[in-house]
Amino acid sequence: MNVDTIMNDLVKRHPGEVEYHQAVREVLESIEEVYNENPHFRSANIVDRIIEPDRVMVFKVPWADDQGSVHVNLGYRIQFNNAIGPYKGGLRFHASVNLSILKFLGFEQIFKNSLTSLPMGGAKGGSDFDPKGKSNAEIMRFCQAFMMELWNNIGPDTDVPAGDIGVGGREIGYLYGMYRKLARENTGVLTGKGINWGGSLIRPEATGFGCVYFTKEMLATKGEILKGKTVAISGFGNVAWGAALKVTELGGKVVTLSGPDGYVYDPEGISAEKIEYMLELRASNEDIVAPYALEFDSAQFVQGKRPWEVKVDIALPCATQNELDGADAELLIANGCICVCEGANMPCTPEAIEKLQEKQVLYAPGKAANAGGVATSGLEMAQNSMKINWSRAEVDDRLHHIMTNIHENCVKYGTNADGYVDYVKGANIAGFLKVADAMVDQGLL
Ligand code: NDP
Ligand code: 2IT
Repeated sequence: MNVDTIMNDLVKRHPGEVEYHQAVREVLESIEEVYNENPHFRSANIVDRIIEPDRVMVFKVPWADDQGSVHVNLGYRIQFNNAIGPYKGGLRFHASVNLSILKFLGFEQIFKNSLTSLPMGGAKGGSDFDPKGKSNAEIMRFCQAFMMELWNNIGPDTDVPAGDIGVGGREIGYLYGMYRKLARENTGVLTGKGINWGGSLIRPEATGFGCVYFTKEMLATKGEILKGKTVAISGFGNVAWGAALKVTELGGKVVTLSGPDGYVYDPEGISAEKIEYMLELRASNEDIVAPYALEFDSAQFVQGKRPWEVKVDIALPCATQNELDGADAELLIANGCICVCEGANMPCTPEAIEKLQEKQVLYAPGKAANAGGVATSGLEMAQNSMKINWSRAEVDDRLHHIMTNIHENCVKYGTNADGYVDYVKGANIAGFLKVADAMVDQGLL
């Protein structure tokens, strides 16, 4: 394969889908050598088959607001690849959602899910519905309308959606309720469910916890530990929350969290009741962090800026794609940051990754470092199939083990001649090989 030729064709076929192009290019560049060394991949033309989704569903979601006005949003489900298991991946409700963003997320999900070692294919979905400022009743009506269209295309052995930005426990509840009513069955068709109706302990915390477990493994390769380190986290959603909890528990100090309005800097550390307060702000549906600085004397609010200008040992971007660019990476490096571990999907731009790797900073891509979320979704599916519930300790142990295993695989496939671990290469190759082998085994489909 030749990466530039494939990319030129892809861009011609799907013009303007920049996030999708960005995600595909990164994977192709990593796997090029392995691919070209394996004639059975080439003869099955795995590369052309893996970069296009199996199918893309786009549908209309009409719903009424509390005043009775009717609105129409677009709903999507992209079933990317199911060679190693049922389609699996989250739903994102955010005003910015479009085909390009969901295709990048669905594509990444193939390799992430493969890395977890559990049988899950790759998918993603969502809507350009903006949950900000919506009432509970409006969220419910929207989720019901969304599921009315989607339900016939998903199932516990077919396609299992979950949460992502703008879709948490509340939304999964409304989506699941509508599925159950329409399908007349109570099965593990969604993950992230409530604990009383099929959910798994640890799933809410899992992405953030997993990201910190991965950070711990990376630090250990340099003889470092998390205890005593200062940490900048971006976002204050589900992933940021779990990461902040676990960093604090392991003796690190979280000094930033952020929202679209700016970031809070709290040199005394954002822990315990301060994290709870951030959650309250989050529940207000406003997505602003500024009030934090009024509540706690030790904190200051920095408007319109990102937290990467703060001097920290470790950075955990946990908000959204392309939120840490080349200039941010330079700032982090200049301030002595030794590790950047992605809780979000694709938060670092290609320029940022290049700069971090050039300076041999420990850097892990989301598809490895945030795989704990979907891995615990896989554990939820397993519990649903067996109709049992594991304890908190059992799920956490399995999550820990999965993250350590992913780290080992990244080291196995990503260690360069000089000993530096290229986690991007390692994650992409390890994730790809399993799916590509399955596609070869199962013939041309
Ligand atoms: P949430 O909706 O819980 O939180 C995301 C938060 O980040 C929102 O408050 C959002 O605000 C904010 N945000 C968006 N853009 C920015 C920005 N540029 N700067 C600061 N804050 C911003 O989503 P999650 O925590 O679930 O997801 C966060 C990231 O983690 C996403 O990339 C997601 O794909 C990824 N992820 C999530 C997993 C999960 O299990 N939930 C698993 C693996 C990865 P606003 O809406 O106002 O933009
Ligand atoms: O990006 C992700 O891995 C998620 N949003 C979680 C997907 C899932 O199916 O749990």
